[in-house]
Amino acid sequence: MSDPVSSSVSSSVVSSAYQQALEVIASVEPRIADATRQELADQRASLKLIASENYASPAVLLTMGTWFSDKYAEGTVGHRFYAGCQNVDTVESLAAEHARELFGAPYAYAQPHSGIDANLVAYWSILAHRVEGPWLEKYGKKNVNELTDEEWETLRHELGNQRLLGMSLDSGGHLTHGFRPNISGKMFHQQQYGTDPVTGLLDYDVVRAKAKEFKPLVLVAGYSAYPRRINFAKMREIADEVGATLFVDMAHFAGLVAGKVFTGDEDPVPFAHITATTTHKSLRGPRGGLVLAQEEYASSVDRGCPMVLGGPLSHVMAAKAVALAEARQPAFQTYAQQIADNAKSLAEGFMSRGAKLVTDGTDNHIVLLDVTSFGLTGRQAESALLDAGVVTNRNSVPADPNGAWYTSGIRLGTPALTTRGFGKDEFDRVAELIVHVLQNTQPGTTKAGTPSQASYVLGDGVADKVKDASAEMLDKHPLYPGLELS
Ligand code: DSN
Repeated sequence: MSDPVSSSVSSSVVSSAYQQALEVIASVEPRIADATRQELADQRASLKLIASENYASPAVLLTMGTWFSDKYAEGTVGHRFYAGCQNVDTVESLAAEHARELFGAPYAYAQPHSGIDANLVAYWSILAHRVEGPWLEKYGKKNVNELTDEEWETLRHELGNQRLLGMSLDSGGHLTHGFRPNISGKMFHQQQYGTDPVTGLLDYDVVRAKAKEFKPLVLVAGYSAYPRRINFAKMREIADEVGATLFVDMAHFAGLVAGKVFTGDEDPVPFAHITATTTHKSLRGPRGGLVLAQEEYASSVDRGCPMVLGGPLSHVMAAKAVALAEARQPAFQTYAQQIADNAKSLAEGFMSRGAKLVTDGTDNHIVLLDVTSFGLTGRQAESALLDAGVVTNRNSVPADPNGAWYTSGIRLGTPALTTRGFGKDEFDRVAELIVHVLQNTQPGTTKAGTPSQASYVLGDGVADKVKDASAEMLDKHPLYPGLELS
């Protein structure tokens, strides 16, 4: 099977499918059809380096636009709260089967609508399995409806007073890993582990010491801005030592797990009690979530809807099944290895030009550039790069002096441009172009003339020069080749 995104085998079929679909949309709301056309043009013309984005295949995208969207299917396969779910059952079973086979997981749950939903399903499953289940047993009750009001109040108090230990946001963790403004920081007593202040790397001895002192019910591993791999065997050892459930959020690197770049101790699935992911990042599927679990947690995860989730998005579950089928092809392993190789080249491209990276490199798909050495905030760098057609997002660096809004970093990722066919030399050139933009950007001032963390001045001609240089590379690697819209 050739690459499902860049294959032009069926380009005329795909072109006519989209052309006709846009005509139907335009007949009702032409501005949406126009915005849809413009989005493709914009994505084609820019260097997309957002680490959490990708380009799904036409097969995945087309699967989402069907009448499965019209169906309610709360419940689980074969056990729904609505009649007429036989075809949704087929879809959900196939998505789960592909996920189990791809990741070697005993159990897979394909319903979560997003990464946050998937993580919430995981957390509530852990609470159900570790707290609610034992309570029901203690009182000899089959379910919570049988508890007296007094017993129920006591249980609710217990459910709301458990402990979670996760990686801090500015060390690369995610807001759902116990960050106070997120519900995970409110529903758990939470503490955070960081990274080494000198190397920026995870220190397992520090995690172990924190876990021993705090004794969490849930130990979270995973990240959205940490440019390194994690040893999940060590994280499981720590969880076992303190009696915690190990939950891994692999949303960012699921594609590297699926593509067998992360194997052995770097593959979270055999070590975590529960693993959650999104399906649209390095995994290159539709926008959505997925939960994998060991058998002992399967029945509580299976209650994700209606415990946490609204009705499943059956059209998206169908697209997950298609994307997971694509990821089971050998070509996906080549793609995943290229993501990691390209990230190394991008990192070396920065470092050879004197730029500073958090952890001095990468061994996954993320490069975290500290832009303070250019005299800029992350916000200024992000905006100047966007002017030059380079799409990134600003991101905190450890102990960030500029806080989580302006930040001091730019997070870059290789999955999307690797899908377009960019190789190591092109990523070195991307580093050169980014350094050129940042070297030619000056911090601006507010209207009152005081230093601003947001405004900036980009040198004359820099944006056009970088856009021209990018266009040369982008033209060599067209997005959805052969897909023509009039
Ligand atoms: N928003 C995603 C990211 O960009 O990493 C994670 O939720």
